[in-house]
Amino acid sequence: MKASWVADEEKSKVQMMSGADMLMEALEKEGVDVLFGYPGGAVLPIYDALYKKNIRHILTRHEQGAIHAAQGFARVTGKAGVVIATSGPGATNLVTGIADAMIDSLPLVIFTGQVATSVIGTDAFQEADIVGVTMPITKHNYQVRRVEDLPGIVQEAFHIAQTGRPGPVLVDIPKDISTALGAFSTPKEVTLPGYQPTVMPNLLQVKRLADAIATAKKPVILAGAGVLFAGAENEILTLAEQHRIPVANTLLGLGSFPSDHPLFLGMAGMHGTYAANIALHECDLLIGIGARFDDRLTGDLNHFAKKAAVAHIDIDPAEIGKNVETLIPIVGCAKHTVSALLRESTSSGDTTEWVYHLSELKSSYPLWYKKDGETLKPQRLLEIIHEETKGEAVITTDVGQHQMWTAQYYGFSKPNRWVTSGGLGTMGFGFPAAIGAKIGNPELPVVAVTGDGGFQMTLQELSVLQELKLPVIIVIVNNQSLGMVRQWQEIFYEERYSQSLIPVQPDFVKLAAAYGIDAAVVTTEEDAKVKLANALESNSPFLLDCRVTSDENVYPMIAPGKGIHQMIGVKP
Ligand SMILES: Cc1ncc(C[n+]2csc(CCOP(=O)(O)OP(=O)(O)O)c2C)c(N)n1
Repeated sequence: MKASWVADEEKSKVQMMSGADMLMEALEKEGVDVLFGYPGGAVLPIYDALYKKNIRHILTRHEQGAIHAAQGFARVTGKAGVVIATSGPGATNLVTGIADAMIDSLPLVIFTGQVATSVIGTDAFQEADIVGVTMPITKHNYQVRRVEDLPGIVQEAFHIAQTGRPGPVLVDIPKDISTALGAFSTPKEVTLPGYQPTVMPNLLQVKRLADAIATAKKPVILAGAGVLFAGAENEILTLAEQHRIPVANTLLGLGSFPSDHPLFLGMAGMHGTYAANIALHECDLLIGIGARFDDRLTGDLNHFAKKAAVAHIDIDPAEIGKNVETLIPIVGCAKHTVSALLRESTSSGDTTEWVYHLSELKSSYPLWYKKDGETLKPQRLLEIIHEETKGEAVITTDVGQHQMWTAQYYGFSKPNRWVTSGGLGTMGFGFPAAIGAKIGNPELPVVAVTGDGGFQMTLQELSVLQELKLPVIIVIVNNQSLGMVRQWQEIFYEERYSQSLIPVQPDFVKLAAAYGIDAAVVTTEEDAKVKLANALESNSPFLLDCRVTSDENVYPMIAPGKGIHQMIGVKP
């Protein structure tokens, strides 16, 4: 992608300024009002320029916290999350979050400081080739080499991050570039001939899908995160209702279809519902919309949707046919494509039997867990969180069992309330993402559901919570183990619990107290209800250390290497 600059007519009016000041000016032009970051030598000129500006900066206590917070912000606002870090270790501390944002298609613009151009490549102090390191995990990246290019690059970076399939874009700024003086000028509009995302679908392909819908007896819609990015929830609902097509969600697509709708089958994939997975196995027409068909969704590809004509709608042409053979490929944004489909598809196949069959499966094979009425079951804890927040909260999670229980039991019905690390599966994601989500959407309650393992990877951000008095509620699903690892060892490694049991955890209440945050231990269902209600009422930061049963497993489950229909733990 090469920039072709269009001269700004107003160039003559513009005064000379430093690269750092240009960056601030360019950020203001993009409407950026919050940055997440951490300073250091190579970005001192940038932080000095920031000092003079009215842009909010959230100083996290680790760069990983900054980038996950920016991800949470991006997920709930749809706008790019903006991150600043210094060169070398500051930049490399961002790498996990960058990879996470790339695989989950989150728009981020990341600014890293770099050593001066004269010493690049000399192993200078705090030098790391972050452009080289992040090449495969960014949508695009830049190193600014001429100060005059900086505003145009910033403009392009935001454009690329937020259009087409969203993703992270990194801009590396050598220290001498941020101090050099140049004329501030940005092109009127971004001109990137090599980057033209296809938004409108090919109508012939849309007609083919409409024809397929007209004859299909067993159609199913698989709605992924692309539906949420495009804001196509209403279109999908109309499509499903108009043609009586059942709907399954991917993990990241949760919230794109009302969870209490009679046509909703639940989440599909490794820990999906039996009805959703069997629907994908038995369907004659699979309409994938904004979904990647990754291995956690499909199970063994040799068994996936073998009886179906597959239609795949995706804004990223590289996704189509990548994993699943596709009969009707449609490149386009989910909203425009489904709108066009609604206009074209005037008749429906008779799906009566199919809808009946799947609703039978749904009621015969519901999600289940053993209730004993005494201990606090993690699944019940998630139901309680739903009840107490009336399903309105933004929920972030870490990765592991609690993540899957949240996906299964919270019941997401509204878009942009579900913030989780789906593709990369990054422990340490959930809590800092909650900080960013709360900053992005201060109106809604935000609950970070984390594991006792994952929380300890980024817990230093408690300091940010306390400093900003952000009313985020942290719910630690404390099973005294790396639960998901323990589960796999129980099922597939004959209960050899190698390095997954952590019977002695820190006193999380005292830990929170050290940061000035209110906290409580929760041991029963009643306790959970009362303390959660109090925490929500308090409108201040709160940590709940929820002592759940430690031997609970996430079911149902597709065992590794098995087909989507070969689930275990479907019934008690
Ligand atoms: C950074 C990172 N390291 C390792 C893993 C592998 N992993 C996946 S789930 C899991 C256990 C998580 O334990 P915990 O946070 O306590 O959550 P639980 O499964 O008990 O709910 C581990 C170690 C990971 N996903 N991310």
